[in-house]
Amino acid sequence: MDERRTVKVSKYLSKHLRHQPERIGLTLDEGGWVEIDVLIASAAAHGFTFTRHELDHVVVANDKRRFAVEGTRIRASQGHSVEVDLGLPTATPPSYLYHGTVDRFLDAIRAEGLRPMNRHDVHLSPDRETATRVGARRGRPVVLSVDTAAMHHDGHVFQVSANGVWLTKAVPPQYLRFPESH
Ligand code: HQG
Repeated sequence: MDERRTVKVSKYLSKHLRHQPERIGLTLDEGGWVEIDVLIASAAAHGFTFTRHELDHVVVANDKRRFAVEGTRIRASQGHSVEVDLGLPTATPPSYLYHGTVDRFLDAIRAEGLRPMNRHDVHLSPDRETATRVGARRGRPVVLSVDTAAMHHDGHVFQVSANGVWLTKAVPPQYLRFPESH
């Protein structure tokens, strides 16, 4: 399976397992799971055909392990805009986590902190390299450090997804550290 096809199927799965299942007549259960057979049939009925073999390849080959398969079902590991309860355990974060963004959002972020925007949670990365890649999706990346030890101490709740993304509802500005040049 070539890289372009892998990306295409992966994007299709992200769209329908995170954001618009109803677009192809899918219903996710409350944990965000759907039967793989049903997903493949619904996609085909709406004009996008892929095989079980291709799906398995995308799940395994995906650099970010965006999807999880359990038995006959699949779900997105994080990143939803539709209401789902991933049932993730709360976890104690490391002392610092990182958030990659871009210059044009910094004024708003300084004023109101990090907000989940279209997703359910703010996504934080375990290292600067990952945060740099996340920020670079939108332009020249700016990496913010988050004093997660202080947040945890102050009662903010963290969860960690199956693919190592840290999730929290919001990051108030006092916990953010901006690079000196910004
Ligand atoms: C910014 C991808 C203005 C925030 C990535 C970000 C990640 C604010 C954007 C995952 C703000 C939201 C998540 C505020 C936050 N005012 N802008 N108060 N608070 N922002 O895509 O963190 O490919 O929802 O900095 O790799 O960029 O989907 O979040 O720029 O892991 O698997 O608002 O999505 O993974 O953007 O990315 P997003 P994100 P997937």
